[in-house]
This record gives sequence, structure tokens and C-alpha cells, in this order.
Amino acid sequence: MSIGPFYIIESTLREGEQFVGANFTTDQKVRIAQALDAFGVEYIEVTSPVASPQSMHDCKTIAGLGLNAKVLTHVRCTLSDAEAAIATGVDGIDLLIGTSSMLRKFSHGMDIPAILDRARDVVTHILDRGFEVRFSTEDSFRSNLDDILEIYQAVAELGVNRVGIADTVGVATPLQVYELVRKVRERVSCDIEFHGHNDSGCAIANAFCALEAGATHVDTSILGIGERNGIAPLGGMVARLYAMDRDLVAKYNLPVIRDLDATVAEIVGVDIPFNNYITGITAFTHKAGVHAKAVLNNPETYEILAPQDFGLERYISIAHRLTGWNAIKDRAEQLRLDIPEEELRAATQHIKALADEKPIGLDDVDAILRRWTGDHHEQEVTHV
Ligand code: HCA
Ligand code: CU
Repeated sequence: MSIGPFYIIESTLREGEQFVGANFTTDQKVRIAQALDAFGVEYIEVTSPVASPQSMHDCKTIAGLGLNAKVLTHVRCTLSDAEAAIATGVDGIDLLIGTSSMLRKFSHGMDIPAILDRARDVVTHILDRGFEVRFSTEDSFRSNLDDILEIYQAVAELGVNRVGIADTVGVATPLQVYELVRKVRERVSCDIEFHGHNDSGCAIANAFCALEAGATHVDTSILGIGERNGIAPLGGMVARLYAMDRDLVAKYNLPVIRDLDATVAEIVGVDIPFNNYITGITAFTHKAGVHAKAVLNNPETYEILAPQDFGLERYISIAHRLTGWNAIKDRAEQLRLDIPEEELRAATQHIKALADEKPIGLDDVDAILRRWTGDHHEQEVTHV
């Protein structure tokens, strides 16, 4: 399986603004947009200008920053929303309409022929004005397959740049995503975007499978923020792609991920989860003696991501009962202590026994190693 050319639609400033903790100021949005641009995402999606007066202002502001990334705004499939979007100066417009029976009944009340009519009007209107258009069906996986295929085909024939598949409720599995993208691929020749929520933990896998099946665009947000528990996180998506082939993400400035995660975490008032992809505090920490030994010999033994490629460092944890003498030896070398192997092995046993008795820290290990050299010398002195 391989992945063709793909593009990231970074939606921290749209889907991410739907995260309960997000109340971005204009300045914060500008900071985030500029950092995303420095990272190198191809698209930045911002909240609809009709959401509020500030949203209108922010949409225009981001569109006017002169970023390398194309700026998109995300609106309902109505002529008035489309008009408002056109007036902001964005590069493209992402249209969305609900196609599941539930959304049709409880949201806009239109049946499929009415959706098709509406799509025709709005898409043509935007294309005539020279804007890039994407047309997406909300809750695609709980929509009738024939309905959405018909809609995709109709809008593709009108000339949209992309059709969008949305797993709005995070219900899809990677295989289902793969199959649906394949079916859409057979029906349309335009680009295909995938937007997937993470309610059941499949967001990254689903986005990745979409690309494997021939999708060209995937939506992400920083730390995955969005409605409920959000969508595929940018960092995790990059980790997934890098793990398949580093060259896939060579076009991005990877160390910026750390700043992006830290900045957005601070702005929305959350901590970066300890087990986060790339930037979690333990993402490059090795512990067990067997792991530590192998990583010291060759990091790739237990690392599919090279921390230095992300401007980060690995950490080998040695102050615990699972430690091994190779890791302790490495620490002794860092401290410039010259301790013979046999002694190091004995010191390691001592550290393990002590860690069984109580939690210990690196300071304790260092003190033991220093003492061990001392003891050792004293013994030699006594022997002489
Ligand atoms: C939402 C809309 C959306 C849109 C996705 C898209 C979704 O529910 O707020 O435009 O592709 O998840 O369906 O985010
Ligand atoms: Cu969404």
C-alpha cells in the first residue's frame, strides 16, 4: 500500500474552535495561523464568517495575512453563507450539508432531491466567482451510500475541487473508511477529503486509511481539539505518516509541532497529555533495562520516530527496579566516573534493591555511583 500526494487541511481555527475550551482572540488566531504556516500545512480552515461579528473579522484577518497556506472557510450550503464567505477574501470555501436521515429530519429538513438542487445552486454560484470549492456530506457513514454517491457525482460534475467524507460522530472503522473512499474514488475524479472524529479512538487510523484508499486531503487540528473529544491531531497524523515513510512528511517543518502543541494547549487551558504523539512527556522515554540497553546501542531498536527530527530528545529512565547495568554504565560515563564492570553490576543490583524499598530518583542513582567509586577506591587503599 502506498500514499500519493496529499494535503493537510488544518482545522484548529474551525473544528478546533468548536472545542469547549476554545475562545480564541483575534491575536491568538493569528499566532496559531502563523505557526501552522511555519509548519507548512497546505490549508488553514477558519470558522464561518456568519458565526459572529468577530468570526467575520477574524476570517478576513487570517485571509489577509498573506500566508503560504491557502485559507478556507467552512459554511453551510446556502447562498447567503456562500456570499458572506466570498466577501472575506479567503481562497476557498468548504461547503457542508447533512445527508444522514437524522440530520435531514432534525437539522435542515430537506430530502435528497432538495439537497441536490441546493448543492447545484450554491456550488455553481461559488465556482462562477472563481473560488475553490469543497462539498462535504455530514455524517457520511450514517448516510445512505447510494444517496451520498449520487451527491458526490453530481457536485463533481459541476466542477467542485474536492468532495468531502465526514465521520462526524467518530463511528467509522479504518476498513469502512477505506471502502467508502474506494467507492467515491470510482465515482469521481476530483480530489477527496476525509474529516474524522475520534470518539472511538480511530481518527488517525481512519484518516490514514483514507489516504491509503486514494483520498488526497485530510483534516487535522492541533492536539485534536474539536467537538467532543475532537478529530485527528496534527502531531499524531504526522507521526503516523512518518512511521510509514519519513519522506511523506519531509515537506513539513517538524520541530514546529512542539510549539504548536504547547501554544494551543496553553491557549485552550489544557495540558499536553503525557502519552501524546511526539510531544507527550513520555513519548521518547525508555525505561526497562532491556530497552535502555538496545536504545543506547541503536535508538531505532525501540524508536520509530527519531526525536531529533522533531527538535526533541530521548530520555532513558534509570532510577527504578527495572533498570539494567548498561543504562547504569551509561550514567556513570556521563558523570565521568570510572567504575569497572563488576562493580557497576553490583551497583546496579544495589539500585534495584533500593528501588524495591522506596521510590528513588536520579539523584539517588548518582549518589550511589559516586559512593561506589569511593568505596571501591577505599577498598583498594585498604588492600594496599
Ligand atoms: C460538524 C461539522 C463537521 C464538518 C466536517 C466537514 C463534521 O459537525 O461540526 O466539513 O468535512 O464533523 O461533520 O465538522
Ligand atoms: Cu467535525
